[in-house]
Amino acid sequence: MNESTGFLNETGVIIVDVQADFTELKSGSLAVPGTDARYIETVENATCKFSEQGLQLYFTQDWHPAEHISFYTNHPGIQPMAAIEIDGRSQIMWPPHCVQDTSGAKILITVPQSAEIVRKGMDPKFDSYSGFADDGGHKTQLSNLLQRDGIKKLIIYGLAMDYCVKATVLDALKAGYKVELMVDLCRGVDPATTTDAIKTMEAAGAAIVRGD
Ligand code: VGL
Ligand code: ZN
Repeated sequence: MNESTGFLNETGVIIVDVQADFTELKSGSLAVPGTDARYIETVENATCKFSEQGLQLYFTQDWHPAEHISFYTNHPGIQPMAAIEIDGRSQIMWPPHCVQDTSGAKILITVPQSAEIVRKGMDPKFDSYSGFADDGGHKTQLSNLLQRDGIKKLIIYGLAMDYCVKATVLDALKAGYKVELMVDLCRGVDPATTTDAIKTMEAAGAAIVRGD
């Protein structure tokens, strides 16, 4: 299919971290408000449509070891959601989530055989909101895959809008991709940071698209 559509298909789709632990539907440990069955169904349908149009899909998957630096439980005496300074970076102390090979890490959207899964956050020392690279600057496979596929424009959506979606959108723009952010296919952890994230992504050059 990719060959027959050739250069018409310079658009890729990044589905960010639509995983059990980030959803209310699965009573996830870091459930993002508004991630009910209806939300997942909407994302499933939109993603299926994009795939049927012949667009290449890239799923990111938060994939942490149990000893990950972002888990408050690995920092004795620290409360969940506190922001602490580590090596000059601000690190939010999240509840343990998306631990490798657990049900909480499962992607809840159907992943077609032709799609790619890009895992991130495997280094216990660095958090990795962006699908492109972690806080230590170590790149994932994503850039290579997009280059391999000749992608120029990206449609991006998923969880959470104020963290991993935002970081992925900003890195995509920095790398020179045109970006469409599908706002209605995203949910944020917190209303204030979510509003702020949309403004930041728009100011950086993302097209903000409503509807699904
Ligand atoms: C995320 C917090 C911690 C996300 C991942 O997918 O937005 N947020 N890890
Ligand atoms: Zn994480």
